[in-house]
Amino acid sequence: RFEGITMAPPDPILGVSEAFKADTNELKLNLGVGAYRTEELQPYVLNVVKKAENLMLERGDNKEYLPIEGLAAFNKATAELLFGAGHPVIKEQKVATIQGLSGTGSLRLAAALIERYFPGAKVLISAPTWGNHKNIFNDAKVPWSEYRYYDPKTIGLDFEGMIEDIKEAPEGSFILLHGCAHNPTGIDPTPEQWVKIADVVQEKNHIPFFDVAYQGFASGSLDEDAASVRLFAERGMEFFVAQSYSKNLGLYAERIGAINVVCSSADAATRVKSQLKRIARPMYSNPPVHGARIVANVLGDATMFGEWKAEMEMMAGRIKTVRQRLYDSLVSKDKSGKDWSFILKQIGMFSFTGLNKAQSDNMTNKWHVYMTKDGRISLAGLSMAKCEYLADAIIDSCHN
Ligand code: PLP
Ligand code: TYF
Repeated sequence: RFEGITMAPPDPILGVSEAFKADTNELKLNLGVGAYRTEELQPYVLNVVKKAENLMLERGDNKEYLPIEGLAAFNKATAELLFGAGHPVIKEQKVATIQGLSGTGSLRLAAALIERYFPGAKVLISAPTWGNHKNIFNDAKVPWSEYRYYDPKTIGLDFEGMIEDIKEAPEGSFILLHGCAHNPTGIDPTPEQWVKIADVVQEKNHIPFFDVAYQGFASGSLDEDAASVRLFAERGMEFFVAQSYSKNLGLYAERIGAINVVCSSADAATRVKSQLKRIARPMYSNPPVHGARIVANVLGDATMFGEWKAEMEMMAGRIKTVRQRLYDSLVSKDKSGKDWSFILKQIGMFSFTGLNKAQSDNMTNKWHVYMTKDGRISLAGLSMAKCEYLADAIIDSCHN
């Protein structure tokens, strides 16, 4: 019976935080999980979130069940944030949007829809990608394989490889794309490269599947970070977009996000939505209301929307500042002549350092710097004061 159950392995990202907690060294630094910290390395609740929550208390909002598809005001606002309010796909009601349990839960709903309605279809994911992508598709029994993405020689994008692999995938495959701020590499295609990606995806009748976990966090601009998604929408393609408010509104634990399915007609969107609800119902019945109300309030009020953008720019700005400081420290301390410019070229929360597993282990075991074994560090967990120390650790580890 239960005695026969074996121990499950820890999550390779969330497990890092557990190891960090157990370390008693004062110098320890947690660059594992992608969660924003202040310069004092404390978690940050956005002022605009507190304001929205106070408003909810004042209004005396109740705790009644939401419908299966979630809060209507949230679903409307989240699709508009993604595509732009006046976008034809919105006006023509071609988007089926339902609230999901943040990015992860929204990806999982789409995976279930693929498993049901596209039996045998494969999802192509980038090599590497966010570790949970593989878990999600495995769990949903959706086959996946990888397309080339990261080139260790240039610490940049293997664009030729990516295009070749997308071309070679069986017609009608799902192509998982990070909308912006690729996790874990921090390397995004250029606008010109996005056009070429859209060309091959369209040629091969593939179905794009966007994961948008960092809208506003990459460039600091919500519209700019949605440009990749909007490019595909403009071409009249059918596709998925999973959204998350964990990072850009700091709502990690509220589990608020959405799955959007862009269809070729309003009628198809209505049917798809009905099936998404059918998938959600036996899994969790209906989603939580608190985060949905926060998002709906912030997005639906011009003043709060402005305050959100300012706070997001502040967060994205702090990450850019430590990125620059880390680069400066590496250049001034490292006497080997190594080119560190890749750090400045990467965007978003993370930097992919190119450190291998043994070198990453050295970072943790000798320097108490906690990071994932693929060489990823979260710059959102770094302060200006710790940049020099981190540079010493990286230089020591990479020449190891
Ligand atoms: N997708 C990517 C690429 C991520 O980095 C994350 C993590 O933030 C997520 C999805 C989903 O996170 P959450 O489930 O907290 O929204
Ligand atoms: O990549 C990260 O660090 C974030 C946070 O199972 C995260 O996306 C990590 C692991 C996980 C859920 C979220």
